[in-house]
Parts: sequence; structure tokens; C-alpha cells
Amino acid sequence: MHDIGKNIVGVVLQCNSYEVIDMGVMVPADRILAKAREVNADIIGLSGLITPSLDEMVHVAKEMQRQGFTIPLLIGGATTSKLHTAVKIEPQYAHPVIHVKDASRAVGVAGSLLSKEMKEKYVAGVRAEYVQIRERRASRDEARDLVPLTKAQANRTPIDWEHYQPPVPAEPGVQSFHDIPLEEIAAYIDWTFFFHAWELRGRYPQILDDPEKGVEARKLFDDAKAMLHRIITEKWLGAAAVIGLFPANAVGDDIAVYTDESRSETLLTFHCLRKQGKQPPGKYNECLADYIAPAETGIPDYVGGFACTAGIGIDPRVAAFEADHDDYSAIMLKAIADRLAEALAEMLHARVRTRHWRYAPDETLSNEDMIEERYQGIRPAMGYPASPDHTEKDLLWQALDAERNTGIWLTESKAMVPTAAVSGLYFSHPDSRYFAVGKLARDQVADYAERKGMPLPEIERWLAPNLAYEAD
Ligand code: B12
Repeated sequence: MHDIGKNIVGVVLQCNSYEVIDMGVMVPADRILAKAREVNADIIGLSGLITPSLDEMVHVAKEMQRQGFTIPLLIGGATTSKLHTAVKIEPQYAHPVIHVKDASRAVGVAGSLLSKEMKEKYVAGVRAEYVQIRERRASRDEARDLVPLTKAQANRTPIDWEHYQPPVPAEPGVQSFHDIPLEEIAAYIDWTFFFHAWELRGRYPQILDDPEKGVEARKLFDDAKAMLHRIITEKWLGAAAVIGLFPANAVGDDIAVYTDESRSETLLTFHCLRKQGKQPPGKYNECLADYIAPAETGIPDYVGGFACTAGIGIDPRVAAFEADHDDYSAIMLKAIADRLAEALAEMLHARVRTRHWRYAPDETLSNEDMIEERYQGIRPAMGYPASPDHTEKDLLWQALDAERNTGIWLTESKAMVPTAAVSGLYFSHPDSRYFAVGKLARDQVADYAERKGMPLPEIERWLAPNLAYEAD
């Protein structure tokens, strides 16, 4: 599951005279391998955006070994890493497996792999490095830096609930929004990330005057604005969203969402993970549930959820550009749709604070203030570092009836379709902040599996990048 990164690599390789066959997203291993045989491919490349792709890559490597492939396998994408490639993927396949950090390196790597003179030396070098990475990892006891779950729980975020009154949502329950005007959303775009998508690192607007990247940045920005104008006036894309504000209380490290204000019946429970790394004095083992009043305080609190997309109707437009061999415009459209999805999440959050939940009715923030997160409350997305478990999206979809209300659906690996989509939870407490759960010990993962009612090996697969131990 990945798009823009994969597209860019494809274009860069094509510009360097390689023939690239892009099979799209979420393609099963068998189809990839059958195609590779059919076209007699020299190299297979896989791209991964979110955690579940990592497992699929291991599966492809195993299948390549089983089916007797010998061609190199390249690994890339935002969620992949050299460490994961060395530890999990490479040992599955007896032929070269190489992690490529960005598109510019892909050309050199492909060149080395296809050159008779260079291949052997290059591959031996990478292999030796991966062996070293594995050895270092095996000798390092990651669990050593962690504290037992009970100890972490005792060092929760200190919130003085007795002297705090959680704000009551002005508009409780679920609300959906359709045909949201794109011009309203566009005002919330964070252009810095737009440039990242094109591999131009730097902050907007300074990047436009950068001595090295300025010219290219300006050209991209002009093209983006021109396309954005057409997207808006010609209605190329549709945007929809759903939000929900629910009575809730923390129950241990979970968040119980109640059916109504009587709080007698639980609609569903969100499960949270707690930071388990040893903390210095004055730092805490945070968990998102810490930001919601515990049930035993008897204080009525609330949690919110949202899902939004700005990618409705994008596929035929992208296909038309691709049919026209206009990869630049196809990537540009996807990059803008992604920006609009993020902008919509920002806009919704602002409206939730000022209108729907209304805990900050007088907030007046510029777009820059919002980008700097100078507002009260957070909106952690499932899959991001404070809530790395993608399967919790199932519960969010249930709470929001998100598929019916927005058309966004979840694939088996919990990716959202349309791809230009964002979802997450809302917390209103002024002390709530983003953090990274980081590495987890077996005691917490076992406890979490039990709370979720999910077999331990299954949740270990979903949380693989966070495990501080080798799962059985
Ligand atoms: C932009 C972005 C988005 C965009 C668009 C994503 C897209 N379509 O590509 C939007 C806003 C839609 C989005 C949404 C989400 N995102 Co997001 N997103 C990012 C972000 C900020 C940048 C990714 C990006 O586009 N980079 C620019 C491209 C050009 O770089 P790249 O993808 O790395 O690709 C380069 C290389 O990796 C390499 N490469 C890529 N593929 C290949 C393949 C081969 C063969 C080779 C050789 C090289 C190669 O070359 C590329 C060009 O140099 C990353 C964080 C980050 N800094 O990476 C998070 C990130 C990928 N997102 C993340 C998450 C969790 C999500 C959501 C699930 C959040 C949510 N609950 O809403 C959703 C999922 C969307 C879905 N449809 O399911 C996580 C994934 C973590 C994880 N472990 O799963 C990340 C890593 C953020 C984080 N730190 O936690 N996201």
C-alpha cells in the first residue's frame, strides 16, 4: 500500500531508461510474481506506507524463495527501514534484498545490481552490512530499557481530575458532512508537506526563496496552485467527513465509550498503549487514556472521533493522466488530494473546538498557528506513534458508521480507501499531547491482546515494529 513514493521512484527510474511496470496498490504476492515471470523482470520492487505492508513484504520474499526466483528484491516506502529489511525480509530470500531510502538512490542501486562488474561487490557489501545490523540487534536487549507495565501505569500522566471539569460537547453524537466546499478546505493546507512529497525538504514559504531549491519549488508551487484551481472550479474531487463526540471515561488503559449520558451501557471500548520506556524524574509513561477522566472519579468526560477524505472521484482523473503518459500531473493530483485530506482534518478539528464540542469557542488561530499545533487538544491518528495499532480503526468505523457516512472503507490491512483519507480520535484536555508509545514489552502486549480479545500472535503481527522482543 503506497502511492506517491512508489510513483516517484517509478518516474525517476523511467527517466533513467529503466522500463517500470507499476502494478498499483495492494497487489497480492502471486500476481506480482506471475507478472515478474511473464515480463522476465530484472528486479522486483515493493513499496510500503503503513505497518501492515511490512508483513506482506516478508510474505513476498518467502514466496520468491519458494518459487525459485533469483532476481533482486528492492524495498522502499515511508514505513520501511533498513533495520526491518535486514532483520525480517532479507533472511527469507537467498538472493539480494535491498532497502532503498529514497528515489534518488534507486537509480544507483538498480545500476549496481544490473551491472556484471559491480553486482557481486555491491551485493556482498550490503549483505555484510545487514549481517552486522542483525548481530547488533540480537546483542541488544531492547526490553532492558523498559519498565514493567504495572510500574509504567503507576507513572501515568498526572492530571488533577478533582479540580477539572471536562467540557461538555455542544453538539454530541455523530454528524456527517458531504460535498464540503474544497475552497474552504484549501485555506487549511500545510504546503510544507506538499514539498516533502516531491522530495524537496524545507519549510514553506521559505523554501520558495531557497538559493538551491527555490526555482524548482516555485515551479512546483505554481503548477500546484493552477491544478488546485481546476480541482476546485471543475469539481474534480469530492470531500466528505464524519465526526462523533461521545460520553466516555477511562477504564485502566482503555477508553469506554457509552451509548448515552446515563453512562450505564458501553457502546464500545478503544484500547490504548502505554509508553513503557524508563523515564527520568518529571517525565511520564503516557497513554492516551490518561487524558480522559477515569470512570472511578465519577466525572463525566468525552472523547471524539473523525474520518475524512478529499479523494472521492480521484481514480478516473488519475487514470486519464496516466493513459496520457502524464505521470507528473497524476502525481500532482494525488499529492494535492493528500494535502486536502490533511487540510480537511485540520479544518474539522478547528470546527470541533470552536463549534461542535465548543471547548474553545473564542479560538482565533492563523493557519501557521494550527500547523504549529498551538491549540487545546489533540487528534491522534490510528497508526501514528501515540496509537500505533491500525486495527483500532475497526472500532472507530463502528462508532462513526464511517463507511456509510463517508464512503471511506477499510481494506484487510486497515488502509483507508480512497487513499487521501485521515482518521483519528479527539481529546480535549489541555494537558493532552502527542507522544510516541515506542517499544513494548511482552507483559503489555499480552495484557493488550486480552483487553482486545485478540489472540496474542495476531496483535504481535500488527504491532511488530513496536515489539521489544522476538515474538514466538
Ligand atoms: C503524506 C503522508 C500521508 C498522506 C498521503 C499518503 C500517501 N498516499 O502516500 C495522507 C494524509 C493521506 C496520509 C494518511 C495516513 N497516514 Co500518513 N504519512 C504521510 C507522511 C507525512 C509522508 C509520506 C510521503 O508521502 N512521503 C513522501 C514520499 C515521496 O516519500 P516516501 O513515501 O517515503 O517514498 C520515498 C521512499 O520511501 C522511496 N520509495 C518508496 N517506495 C519505494 C519502492 C521502491 C521499490 C523503492 C526502491 C523506493 C521506494 O522513494 C520515495 C521517493 O523518494 C508520512 C510520514 C513520513 N515522514 O514519511 C506519514 C505516514 C506514512 N503515515 C502514517 C499513517 C499511520 C497514516 C494513516 C493510517 C493515519 C490515519 N489513521 O489517518 C493514514 C493512512 C491513509 C490510508 N489511506 O490508509 C504513518 C505510517 C506508520 C505505520 N507504522 O503504519 C507515517 C509513517 C507517519 C508516522 N510517523 O507514523 N499520510
